[in-house]
Amino acid sequence: MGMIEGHMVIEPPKGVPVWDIDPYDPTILVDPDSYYAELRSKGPFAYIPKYSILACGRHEETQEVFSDHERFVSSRGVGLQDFHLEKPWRPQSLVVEADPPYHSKTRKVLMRALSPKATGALREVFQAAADKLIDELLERGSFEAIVDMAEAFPTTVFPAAVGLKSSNKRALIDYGAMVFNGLGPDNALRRKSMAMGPDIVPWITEQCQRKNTQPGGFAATIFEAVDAGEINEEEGEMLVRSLLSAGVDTTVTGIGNALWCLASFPEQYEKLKADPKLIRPAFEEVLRFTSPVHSFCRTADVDTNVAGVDILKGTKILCVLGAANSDAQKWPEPEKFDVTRKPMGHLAMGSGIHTCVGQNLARAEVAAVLTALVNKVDKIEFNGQAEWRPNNAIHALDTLPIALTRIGLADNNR
Ligand code: OVM
Repeated sequence: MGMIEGHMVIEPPKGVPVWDIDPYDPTILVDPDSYYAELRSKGPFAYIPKYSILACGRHEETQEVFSDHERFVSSRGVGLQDFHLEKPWRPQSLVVEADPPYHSKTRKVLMRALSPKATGALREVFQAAADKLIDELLERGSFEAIVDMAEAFPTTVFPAAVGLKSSNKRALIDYGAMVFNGLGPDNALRRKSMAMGPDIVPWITEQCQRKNTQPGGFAATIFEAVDAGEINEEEGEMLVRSLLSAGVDTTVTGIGNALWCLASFPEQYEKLKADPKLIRPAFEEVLRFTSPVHSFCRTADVDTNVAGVDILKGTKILCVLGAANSDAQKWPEPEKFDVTRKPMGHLAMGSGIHTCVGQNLARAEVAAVLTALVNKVDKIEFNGQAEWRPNNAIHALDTLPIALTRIGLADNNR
């Protein structure tokens, strides 16, 4: 059996077009729309010879593959590597890189830690932090919003919510970049991220231990499950690692992308200001429109068939969530950012048993920031060129120069 990027080489299945493209080319990663459109135009699947994978980007098939955990497993890795064939760069996640029945046990513990009740209890804390941050940024007027807002907010509230005794903003962000670049091929992005490992991984591993966490946070709930005999201590530490892996870069990207949308479409920001009830649907539209996690893989664990295409056991499938989220078959005028759309069924947080377990927390964080904005900020404007940052799995901004204008005292009490 031939191998490429840590998985089995396959032949293009009958009827599937061969497409000579590198979906991990940085020029595509920073500006993916025409790649998304071309992928959808190829049919339900395209065969990409450079990596010997199938890619899908139509909403229907992407949803089918992504949510069928029996045929398309996660335990073999959600990046290009097949963990049946190659050892992953770090111990396998007990939740995102696991299948039922084991997955049900770990997922249950994280669901409890991150329940609507647990995250709802943080509302006031989040709002106070967001109000303070936006006040400071209004004081400055203009700033670089990725560092000073998108990164600043989660790295302030998240380590405290987890219950970490000490925090290192840079290490948390860089670890996220490693985890997500790690899902791609052995390209320059992945190598550069992996080179940070020796500086970061030992610190992350250390913070996951019970002794480095304090009562009242998500980690404490996880270690209560250890004390109740549901999972063992090492599993508890690994679930804390899952929080640190998936909880920072994703929410940083959510906030950065939200601000970019509102600066790009000022008439949509006007609608938000006029009706703050739109804050939550507006964030769903940000997720649909910018797909912070642009792609994730599955591995076929049986010989099967999707949309008439025969798929061989061991095939890696690149599920291009960003393409599914801009499929005109699913979304009328997908290229329009519309805060009133309420885009039910977007795949930005996945679908099926692996659907983002931190979604309540993510939504609560972003809602706090958007609430502070609509209460205090009249205008959100670009103050220079926004640039996207290539990452093998995340679609995020690298720089976002922003200028904010305060709501005038006269209309403060509207
Ligand atoms: C984890 C994890 C969870 C979600 C996403 C992710 C690949 C990692 O459990 O470590 O990124």
